[in-house]
Amino acid sequence: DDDRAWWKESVVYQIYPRSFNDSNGDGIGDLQGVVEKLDYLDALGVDVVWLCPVYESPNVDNGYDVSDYRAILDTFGTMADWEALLEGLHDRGIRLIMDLVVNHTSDEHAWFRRSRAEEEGYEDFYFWRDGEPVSEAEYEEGRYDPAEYGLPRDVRERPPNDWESFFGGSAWTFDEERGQWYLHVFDERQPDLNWANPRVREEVFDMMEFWFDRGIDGFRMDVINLISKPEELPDGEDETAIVRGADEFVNGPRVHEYVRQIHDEAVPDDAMTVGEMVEMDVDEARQFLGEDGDGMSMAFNFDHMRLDFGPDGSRWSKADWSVRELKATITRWQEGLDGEGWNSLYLNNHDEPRMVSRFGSERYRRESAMLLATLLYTLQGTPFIYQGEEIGMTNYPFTSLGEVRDVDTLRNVETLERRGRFASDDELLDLVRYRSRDNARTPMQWDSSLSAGFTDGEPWIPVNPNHEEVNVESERADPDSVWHYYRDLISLRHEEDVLVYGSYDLLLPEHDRLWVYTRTVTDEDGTIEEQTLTVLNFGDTETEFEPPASVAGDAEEVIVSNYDVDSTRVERETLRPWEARVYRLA
Ligand code: TEU
Ligand code: CA
Repeated sequence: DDDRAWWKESVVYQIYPRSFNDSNGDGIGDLQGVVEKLDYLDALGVDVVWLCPVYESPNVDNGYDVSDYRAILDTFGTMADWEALLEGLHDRGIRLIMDLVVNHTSDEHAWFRRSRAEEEGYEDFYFWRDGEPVSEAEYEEGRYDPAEYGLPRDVRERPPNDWESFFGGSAWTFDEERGQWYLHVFDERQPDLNWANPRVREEVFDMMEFWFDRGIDGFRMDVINLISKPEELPDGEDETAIVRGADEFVNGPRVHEYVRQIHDEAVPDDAMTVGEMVEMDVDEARQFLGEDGDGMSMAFNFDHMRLDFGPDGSRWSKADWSVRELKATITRWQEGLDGEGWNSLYLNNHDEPRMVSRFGSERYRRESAMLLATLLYTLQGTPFIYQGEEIGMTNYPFTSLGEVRDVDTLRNVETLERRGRFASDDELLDLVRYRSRDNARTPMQWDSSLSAGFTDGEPWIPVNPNHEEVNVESERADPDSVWHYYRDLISLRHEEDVLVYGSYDLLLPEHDRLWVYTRTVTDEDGTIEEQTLTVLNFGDTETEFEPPASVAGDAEEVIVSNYDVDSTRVERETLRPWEARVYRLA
């Protein structure tokens, strides 16, 4: 891969500031709290920080509902605090990417207030439409329930189309002031911007320039492949879409035009951009990526985040995933973007449950955390660490909905209960424990003290009780810990070109427990210059490893392992539960 780039050789650390570190005792993480942990990030060895939103916001969706893109939310601190953070990171050679949330704004943004009031020039900054009349028959037959749209009983009107919100219920809300419905594919307090309006695009480009002028190194782009909606806003056709209408508003008609324009007009050449692209396959991804695409550096895809959805395709049901499916899904992306475009590598973030609980084992917490890390650091792409992943944090044992803060969980549960989806409260809680985004949003666990060293006050969300064993302080003190394993993998990526640029080849594709692959650098006539072999045993039991002839024999060395390994021979043997090994073959 001749076109090298700093962001291909980097490891990114994602900070959800609300839950990272509280410096002033109000129970909410803040910017000064992140500044206090700069040496921690430096010791871990990460190269980039992705900071989740810290802009002015009413916090309906913890900052993904922006009311002023150029101001810092006071509970996070001041612009001076933000500048201190940027300077502190850059002083340590760590870059900063911010979160670009421009598919929608908060309903408290000045643009939405002006648009609702139909002020000159703002009338179509968002999607405003008249509703559809409800026929007497539909009403009499009970096929129309105003409560579904939060409407008073006597309103005989339905939304302009049948699209649904990711957070449950209709994607439309009737607004009394303007007397029309407006579109929101997330919460009703997150109205979607109308990107077909060139003034919307201008405002966004100006705002991006404001942040690049302040010295940031790039953006993570929130649901960027939702920003183009077909003009006529037709009903959804696909019954299996993740939400009704997604077949219309995912990768809409002008999405590539808009993403290309964002990069041409508002992104400097050496900046990093990572687009969060829901429901997109690798062929579509390639169109967004690289200079012969729309200019984006890399994408977050979700194919491997859907494997445990239930048979109805809904996120609010669950099914077992298989190692073979996980291998096949990630292999599709490794082979699909090999050199053409670049992968992001992640198994959890602020929207997904903790990876150890979902893809690993709470019984073999440390071994499985290390195995999953070995996977992420020996695939091709840029690894993203979500805060707490580096110490093997796990899901939170919710005992009631009262402990849940997340609008996505609370709204979806409300809608599902109204539709009679759950047979019992236990079934509901079981699903919340498994799926809720709040699993990832409990406070970072710094030490074994009362609130895990996150705050001296009352934390905004409960701290995981296992912080007494699982915390940064005890992990850093133990050389055999998950933390040190992550630190070693990060420095390995900085030393080994083959782990960054080598091509990926899957071995034993049909094996239902082992994931075995090589990374290879060859010279122009195809001679192998460098090669590594990764062997991963998923599961709580031992597995026989029968190495293919192509890799069997004497390796040069074992460069990574999460158990003691006393031989450098790649040969038939029994692998222990969650055993991970990386050999240098050449
Ligand atoms: O997430 C969009 C998104 O796809 C997720 O909300 C996903 O649909 C859901 O979590 C189930 O997988 C981005 C942000 O990461 C998320 O935190 C915001 O809530 C959302 O957009 C709206 O801005
Ligand atoms: Ca605080």
